[in-house]
Amino acid sequence: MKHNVSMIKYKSIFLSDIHLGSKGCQAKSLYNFLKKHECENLFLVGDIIDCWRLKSKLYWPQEHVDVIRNILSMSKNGTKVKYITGNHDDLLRLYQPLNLGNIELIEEYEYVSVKGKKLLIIHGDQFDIVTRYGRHLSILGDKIYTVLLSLNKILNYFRARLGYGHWSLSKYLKDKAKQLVNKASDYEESLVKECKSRGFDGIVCGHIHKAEIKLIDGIDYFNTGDWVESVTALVEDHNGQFKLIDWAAIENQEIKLLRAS
Ligand SMILES: [Mn+2]
Repeated sequence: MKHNVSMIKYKSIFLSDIHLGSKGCQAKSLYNFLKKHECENLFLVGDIIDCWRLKSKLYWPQEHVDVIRNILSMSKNGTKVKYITGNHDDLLRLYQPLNLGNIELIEEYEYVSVKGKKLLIIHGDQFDIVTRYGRHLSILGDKIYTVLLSLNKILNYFRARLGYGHWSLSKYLKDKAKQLVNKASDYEESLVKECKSRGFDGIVCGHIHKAEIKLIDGIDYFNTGDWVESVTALVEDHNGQFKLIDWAAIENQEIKLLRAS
């Protein structure tokens, strides 16, 4: 079947944090994006399928099926697909590395760009203190919280006897934990540090749902954004130029033009 729209061709397209299987996923927009673009390399930079959500309740509408189908047909037509796993598709990490013809399932990938730069492609949760330990913490959390509440009772009994007011141990610990939650800048810094120590020129990541291209400490930092809030893609053209595509803005523009006509 021939497409009536002219396809835009890129060397590489990088997408992350699609969260298929969750209600927030902008699958329809992504499907429209994929329909209009072609590439030699498609990098899926983690959190593509939201296994956490799928486990609690199955949500898998037609638009989500369409996205998967489109990616599969791209791979059949010659696009090399690298599926890099993230923390939300961590179930798939059990099966990596896996090679299914044009589709490869891996935790990270070393990509030499058109301009000859060595780029590390990785989801990024490995460098986020919160998600790295957060999962185990949330399981433990309930038990700890119960213990804390009884500890708190004893503590306040003594505080009252000594003439002090009520004080919440669990609140105190929660506030402390919040201070530990790393900011985007800490995340970026630790990724850049990893890049440098391993001899990379740059990094392509996702995870924090914040699309960005910038130079940090001489390292090219590319964050692809996401398909839940920002609806963005990172692309590399055949001249080796990288740019972010704000697909939400493009779709909004199209709607406006349609209304005006
Ligand atoms: Mn993530």
